[in-house]
Amino acid sequence: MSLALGLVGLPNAGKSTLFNALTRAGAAVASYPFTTIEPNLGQVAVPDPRLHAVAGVIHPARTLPATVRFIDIAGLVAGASRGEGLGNRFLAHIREVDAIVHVVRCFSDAAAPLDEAGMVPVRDAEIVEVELALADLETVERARERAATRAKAGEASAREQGALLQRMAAALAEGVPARRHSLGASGCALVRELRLLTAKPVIYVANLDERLLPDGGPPAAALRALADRQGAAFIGLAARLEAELGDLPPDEAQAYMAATGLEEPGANRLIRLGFATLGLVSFFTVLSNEVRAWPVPRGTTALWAAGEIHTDMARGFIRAEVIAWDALVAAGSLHAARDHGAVRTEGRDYQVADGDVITFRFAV
Ligand SMILES: Nc1nc2c(ncn2[C@@H]2O[C@H](COP(=O)(O)OP(=O)(O)O)[C@@H](O)[C@H]2O)c(=O)[nH]1
Ligand SMILES: [Mg+2]
Repeated sequence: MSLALGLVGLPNAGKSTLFNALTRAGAAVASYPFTTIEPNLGQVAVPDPRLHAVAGVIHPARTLPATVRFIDIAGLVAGASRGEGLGNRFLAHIREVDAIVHVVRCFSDAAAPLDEAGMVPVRDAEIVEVELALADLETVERARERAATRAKAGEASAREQGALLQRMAAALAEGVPARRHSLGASGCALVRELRLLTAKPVIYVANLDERLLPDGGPPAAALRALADRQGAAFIGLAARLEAELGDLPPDEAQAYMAATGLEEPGANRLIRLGFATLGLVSFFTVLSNEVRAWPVPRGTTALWAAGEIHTDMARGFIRAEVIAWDALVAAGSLHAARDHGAVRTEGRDYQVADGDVITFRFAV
């Protein structure tokens, strides 16, 4: 399972710069066998110190981190939903992603001049949100027409659906994103079916002036307040600096970060935040030659987790042998942990906890 996050934002917000920083940071974590890099699609490793701590006692030949994909989605400008710029083509890309990373410009730079309004991150963010809401409004209106036709043909449920769609349209027209509509269970199902853009979780990224690190000053504070009002995630980073860090040898990058008050690359923080926003946790598998992190939705059962690895493991599931990653590290090896009775036996309905190290027993 590898979920996708889409970078959206106005032109010159720094999306492509951030994309480069992310794909380089991810590549630096470990060599991953399928680091697909298309121009705008990057698969990146989720930085996870727990995985490396486990590898530190197991000494495997390979350590495979969990991954997420980032897509650099260009073409969103004011009026895009009416066909300005690249028009609606970007919408198809946004529909494909599981969460949106909304990059907002909080830097001034001679190479990319600001418009006459200056640096106004909250306005910029609202321009993008209005376009997404208008695109959704169009989707909802089309669904409403279809429902009306079916209602006329005598389909009772179509009338109910039409009423729901009408409420959704009214809320979208007021700029309320679909993820904040209160429509009950059938409304939620409908939102999912229509794959509305504004139903997707959002992470706001304030792309900061490197001179204003680490917190970014008033523009970033205004954007953070916007994110807080929406209950959305927020992170501040300087994309250009991050991209440059990726070019430096590790010790120089470390010194550079220390000088700017950064504890770790913002790209790493963003990758982890993306992972959490997607509702994912990791469990680990340990073989003599490979330690691997597996991303699964929070609340996943042991049976389902086994199926993530191989359908045969789910089909022939017998039991899961489970130990928390830090208990394994403390024991020094899986063998020692078993001897101390620190490895538990769990059944198919066990809910996988973040950081579990699991050995599945199955019949073939
Ligand atoms: N000063 C500064 N400039 C940046 C930063 N991020 C991007 N830029 C510059 O802004 C311009 C637009 O960046 P780009 O990534 O192409 O934006 P996109 O249109 O959103 O993909 C480029 O000249 C970048 O070098 C940043 O964090 N600080
Ligand atoms: Mg770009």
